[in-house]
Amino acid sequence: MRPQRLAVFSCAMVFSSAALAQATLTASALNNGTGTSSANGVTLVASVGHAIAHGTSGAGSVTLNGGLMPIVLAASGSGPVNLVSVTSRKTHGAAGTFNLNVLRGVPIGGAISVEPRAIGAGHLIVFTFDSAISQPGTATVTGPASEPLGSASVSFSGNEVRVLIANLPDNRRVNVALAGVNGSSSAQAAIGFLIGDFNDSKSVNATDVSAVKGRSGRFIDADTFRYDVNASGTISAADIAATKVRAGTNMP
Ligand SMILES: [Ca+2]
Ligand SMILES: [Ca+2]
Repeated sequence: MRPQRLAVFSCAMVFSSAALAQATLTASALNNGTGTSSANGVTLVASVGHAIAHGTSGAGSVTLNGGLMPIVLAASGSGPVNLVSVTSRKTHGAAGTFNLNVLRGVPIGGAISVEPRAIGAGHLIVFTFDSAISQPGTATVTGPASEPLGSASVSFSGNEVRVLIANLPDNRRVNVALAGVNGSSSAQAAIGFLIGDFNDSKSVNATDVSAVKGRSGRFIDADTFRYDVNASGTISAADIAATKVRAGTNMP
């Protein structure tokens, strides 16, 4: 069976009860935003914040009869989604937001990607799927022995499920797992967190110190963002110091 896609139509529509006792919303009009119509095998469902006389959904249209009402329309069905990419995302002050790619399919004890930037307010791990997310599901964050690590909070936007991991000590291998995405899909990625390990070697040494020193003062871009350890928007003495102090650290 063709998976149904869920589309959320967030319509803050207000009708005057005196002026408009009935409103008819067609699927084609709704599709000017996003989503699919009943013609594509999806039934439109209406839920309302205020009582209405009745609502009906039919072939290609939803008709709502009532008075003053904010309306949220959604297509039923929340089919499975497929993972496209995983990144670790941080905002570097005025320099903007930069995503570190996280290799997929690597076991937690293997050659995982390493996030060399400091945790700040939390590590934001972004799972991007091939279609819109309606339910982010739940996230678990565990270590190599499946022990719970840190605290995870989940949000979603567009095709992304975002997991913010707080209270996580540095120098850890972590498995981030999602379950119940759009009701039934799951996803997983392993990542390491080690401040100053710019080359995924799982250790901080002279090579890393030299690398950040060599980029001091450079603009933050796709090639240099990882050296802005504190995500301040510049590569400076603070980033070099944060790396130096970890020289000799090896990821377990
Ligand atoms: Ca290294
Ligand atoms: Ca910096």
